[in-house]
Amino acid sequence: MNFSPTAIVPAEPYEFTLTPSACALLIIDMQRDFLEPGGFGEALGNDVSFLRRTIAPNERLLAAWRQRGMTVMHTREGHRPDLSDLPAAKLGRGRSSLRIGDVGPMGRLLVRGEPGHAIISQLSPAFDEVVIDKPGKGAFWATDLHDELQRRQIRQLVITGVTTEVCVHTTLREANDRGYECLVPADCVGSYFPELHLAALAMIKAQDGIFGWVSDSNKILTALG
Ligand code: TIU
Repeated sequence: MNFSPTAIVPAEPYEFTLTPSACALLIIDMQRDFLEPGGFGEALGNDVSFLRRTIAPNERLLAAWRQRGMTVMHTREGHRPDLSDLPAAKLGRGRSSLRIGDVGPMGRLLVRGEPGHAIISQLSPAFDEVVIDKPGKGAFWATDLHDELQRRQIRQLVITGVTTEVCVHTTLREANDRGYECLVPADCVGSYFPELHLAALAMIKAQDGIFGWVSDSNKILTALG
């Protein structure tokens, strides 16, 4: 690995100084259950097509991280087949007839090992990339993500994935409190609700970067050279 020392990324509210050796790409929940018809996202009443514009820019960012030997981690939201890690409050939420653990067109909704739980083929994890299975919205809660990042001396995160205001934002807030600098490329995160996506991005960069920085994938790729 031959890292350049830093890359200056144009961002809001001001430029982000990216240190490649200390900056992981953290891709949140790019699973079939959220991005394809017949999964958990659709069972919640959502139009999954809204999320699919994030796939191509995530592919480009992932390729760049891999090419440079930089750290990549993926997360998946889901539960054990016996649902022992599924709180009743999460199971009972909403009024859909289909619930977590029920059988849909891609297997049991949001259950580990089922076809719908898999990360979409375009972003399949490589054998040496950490995959964090998380039962909640935040990727730090009830997982070893922090340990895995600390072991690699990571202190910056480029956070991408779905959905902007739910799992991406929860993870961003958890990361911020644990001392990570967080950069979110707006084109690599998506929501079923465009107005919530925009509000979530605004919240990150408000108050001179209360949770971190917002940029886009092209600016990051250009800065990395
Ligand atoms: N419903 C929704 O917007 N999101 C989730 O349930 N999980 C994630 O964001 N991954």
